[in-house]
Amino acid sequence: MMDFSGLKESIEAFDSIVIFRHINPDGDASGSQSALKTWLKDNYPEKDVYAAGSQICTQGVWPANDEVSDEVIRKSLAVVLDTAAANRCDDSRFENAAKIIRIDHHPDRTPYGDLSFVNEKAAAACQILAEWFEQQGKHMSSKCAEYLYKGILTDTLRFSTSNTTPDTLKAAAWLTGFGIDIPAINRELFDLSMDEFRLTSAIRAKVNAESSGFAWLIMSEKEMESFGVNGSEARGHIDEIGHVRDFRIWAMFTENRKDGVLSYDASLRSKKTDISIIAQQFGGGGHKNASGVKGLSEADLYKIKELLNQAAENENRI
Ligand SMILES: [Mn+2]
Repeated sequence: MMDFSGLKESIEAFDSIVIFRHINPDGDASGSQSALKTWLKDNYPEKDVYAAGSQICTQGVWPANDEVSDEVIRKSLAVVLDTAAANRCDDSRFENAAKIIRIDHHPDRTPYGDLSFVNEKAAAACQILAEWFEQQGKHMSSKCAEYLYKGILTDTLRFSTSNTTPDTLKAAAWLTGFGIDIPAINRELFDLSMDEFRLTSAIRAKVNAESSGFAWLIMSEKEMESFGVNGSEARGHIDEIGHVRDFRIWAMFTENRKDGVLSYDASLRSKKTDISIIAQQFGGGGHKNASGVKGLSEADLYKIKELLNQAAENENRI
């Protein structure tokens, strides 16, 4: 169990708390943010609590964010959730807050904040919050439990990733005791629209399977336009590819044109090999089995494909 000393005291010391999370929020980012806001409002009704950030997670249904003024941020406690580095935060104004707390499960390569609660072994930031809420023994609404459960479910791909541990399942089990609707949550998060269903067919049809066990595809701007998705939405379907037994490492590249210049954004996945090391070589990063890179040139795209192919080859030799 993590050491949460100082967290409760910091929260109780401030009348105003602003909750932040990473850009392009996923279920864990929006889940942890919505859950913390709900829990704080339930247990400290006299405090002002805000959820900052301009974007909203497109997977599932989430509450809208709040407008927060510079003045409010300056006098507030900032809690930054699920955010690997300061420059990944959706609203950089968190740096002006009176005090900054980070709660996260990403590798701690670029520390930030006055107080940090990082557990790299946790499958989700929502898992860490669930553990802390359970310790606190205060009021837990079923809405708060649902937000946390959604974050854990999405970050673990329905309890199937390698970082799903006994602690993950304990947190989830505790949350399910608050009357959440498990099948409805799964439908909300994972059912596809007809367009998405067609997009997944296109992804399957486009996969190039190398003999090494490396699989990859490139989605053009035109294709994404025809399915009504942007690059990150298209790459959101990358995990489909991993269901082929022979694939060890797989990558999805999406075209990205900015000011007339074409580059590629990539999502990388593996079953065993630590591909975050390869992602880092191109300015990206992430987790051992799930990483990403942005803004690859054509030459870098070729290079990273070679490295991933080689890594799959190396796995064959073990
Ligand atoms: Mn996360």
